[in-house]
Amino acid sequence: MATFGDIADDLTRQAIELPSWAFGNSGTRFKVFAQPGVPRTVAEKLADAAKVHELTGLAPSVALHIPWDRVDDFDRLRAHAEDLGVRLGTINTNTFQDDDYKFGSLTHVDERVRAKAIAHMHECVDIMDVTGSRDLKVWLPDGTNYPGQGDLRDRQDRLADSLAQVYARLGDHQRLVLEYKFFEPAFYATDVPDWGTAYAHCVALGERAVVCLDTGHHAPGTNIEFIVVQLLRLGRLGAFDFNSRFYADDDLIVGAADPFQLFRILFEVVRGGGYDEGSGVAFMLDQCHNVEDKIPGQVRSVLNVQEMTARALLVDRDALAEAERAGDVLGANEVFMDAFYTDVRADLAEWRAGRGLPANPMKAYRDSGYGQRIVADRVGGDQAGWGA
Ligand code: PSV
Ligand code: MN
Ligand code: MN
Repeated sequence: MATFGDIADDLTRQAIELPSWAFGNSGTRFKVFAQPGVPRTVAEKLADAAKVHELTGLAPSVALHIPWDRVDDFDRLRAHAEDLGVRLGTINTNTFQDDDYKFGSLTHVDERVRAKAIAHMHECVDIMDVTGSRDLKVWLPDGTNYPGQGDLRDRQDRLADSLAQVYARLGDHQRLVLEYKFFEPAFYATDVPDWGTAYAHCVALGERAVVCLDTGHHAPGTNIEFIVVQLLRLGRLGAFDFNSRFYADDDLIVGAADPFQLFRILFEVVRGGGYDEGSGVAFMLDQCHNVEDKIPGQVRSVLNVQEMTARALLVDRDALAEAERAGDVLGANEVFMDAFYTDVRADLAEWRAGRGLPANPMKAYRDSGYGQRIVADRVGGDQAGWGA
């Protein structure tokens, strides 16, 4: 097996984008538990994200969600992010909170509504031009609840046409990242339910359309690492939305529910070149912290990804390939599991200390007093306006 020393340099290029919405109040359809100290402004969300980066060195960018994070002056927001030591990342579209989208957005049968959804996405590209963002992330709530409610094929045709209009607006350096999800909010038929559908639309659009794999968006038991392999093979794995799920789209801390699955996914990312320099696979979190503290929740999350990445990098690929070729089933499995069972936490602590980072970022956060400070300072939180 490789030693930690062999992989130490590879760990330095890890970058995991944080979602702005992880710092705001969140909950389920039953209840949102407001937490004291949550950001009142987009600027404060960036400050919290920057704290995570300061403690871990792993989170240099922040994804925004429009309109939640709309501000008057995105240029100023971009400068503010840079002052904090982070940058603005993926722009997420939102076509799921407007009454007009009750029966769909990019798939809507009413041309007025469909044009409105397309215009929203064009506005998001305008924002990207100012923020310097590369990726436009499109996740759609579109779908139907009852058989017969919609013509599934017509909906696909309208979707293809709408996406083409959005794609046409992108600059040469920008990408459309299409996210799939097998159900919810639609319960019968979702219009982008699986990687195959996302892939088919991306191929029709062009090279700069890629798929986002949200780890929580699959049926229980789905072999997600196979999807990783296939999309990498096809050159269309654009991004991960990492989170954990026990049941559905739980959006819990990545690596919390099934660390072994995270390891298997990251191993295929590494083996398939998705972790190589300039691979084009974006690592992002898509999580909510409903009952736990949000900033340390994000710290824990990026550390979990780092830990499993280290273990995935430790797999002895030569020994594995040899055992695979020789039909040595148990030998191959042993090579794989050896890496998974390697506890890298002490090595990672040392690695951090050697790079001027806190050896234990969770403890460093507790000791920093930042949590107490924001509770004292931020009264009346969770308005997503500009307040720097
Ligand atoms: C809805 O399922 C969702 O969680 C998608 O995963 C998006 O990425 C996210 O919301 C933000 O729009
Ligand atoms: Mn997602
Ligand atoms: Mn989701």
